[in-house]
Amino acid sequence: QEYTGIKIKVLEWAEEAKKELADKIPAGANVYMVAATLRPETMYGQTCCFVGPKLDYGLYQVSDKEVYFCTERAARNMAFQGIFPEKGVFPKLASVKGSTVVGTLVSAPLSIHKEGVRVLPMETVLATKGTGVVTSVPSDSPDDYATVADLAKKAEYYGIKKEWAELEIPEIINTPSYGGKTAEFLVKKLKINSPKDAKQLAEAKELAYKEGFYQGTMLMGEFAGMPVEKAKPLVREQMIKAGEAFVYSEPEKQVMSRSN
Ligand code: ZZB
Repeated sequence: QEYTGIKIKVLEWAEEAKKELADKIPAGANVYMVAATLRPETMYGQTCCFVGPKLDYGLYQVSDKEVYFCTERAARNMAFQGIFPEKGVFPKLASVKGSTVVGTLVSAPLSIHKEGVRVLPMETVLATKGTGVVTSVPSDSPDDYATVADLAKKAEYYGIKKEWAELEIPEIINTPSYGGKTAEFLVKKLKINSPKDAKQLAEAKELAYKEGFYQGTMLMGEFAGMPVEKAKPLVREQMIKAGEAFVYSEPEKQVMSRSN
């Protein structure tokens, strides 16, 4: 599976994370939460960044200037793909639970929310896929739509500020069948009530992928008006050139195992 690794820059750590991490990050280095996505063309619509609250993450030194936040599994894969300077070596600066970084303010590349977005908890993040960091695009991803709705409804229970889950959801891709709010449309149509409705969400995801890719038209950014199929590689290339993203692949058999 070939993903795009999106570099989501930490602007300000949540209190607890600051206490745990401040003295472990080299002065002058930026930390990036790396999210693995199959849909780089949707990055205009990022409204938050998800971590699994119970998952273990590490901070890995990529250079003097850059530290990546992801699962150890992902760091190891990256170290064999030329993302770290020395093959197979991924120096760990710190370990941290996902829950500790919830509330961190981050800058998501291309997002309309230039002021930054928050790191929020998503119970359904798989430790065995991607980087364990999921960027949230509630306009086009049914899982993300269901999760932000649930977070806003139960903000207190999740220990977050309600407004963090209620950032404006822009329309970024228009489709003939679902309009510009593909995820919302499908969540309602399939009567999905919770982020735990796994079966219906899987079906919604398939429908959204197909319609978005084959029928979608960009509404935002430099490629507005262009079919998604054409714009997708262009947005990806643009982000890679800007140093905001990189190619991240993972072995198929790892993708299949669901151990969390
Ligand atoms: C942004 C985005 C925007 C995504 C969208 C999807 C959609 P797949 O298809 O099952 O391989 N993801 C990445 N890593 C994880 C993880 N560890 N646990 C749970 N979800 C994860 O899944 C790939 C997509 O699942 C990725 O692409 C990511 O969300 C999420 F509009 O990134 B995506 C119709 C889907 N739309």
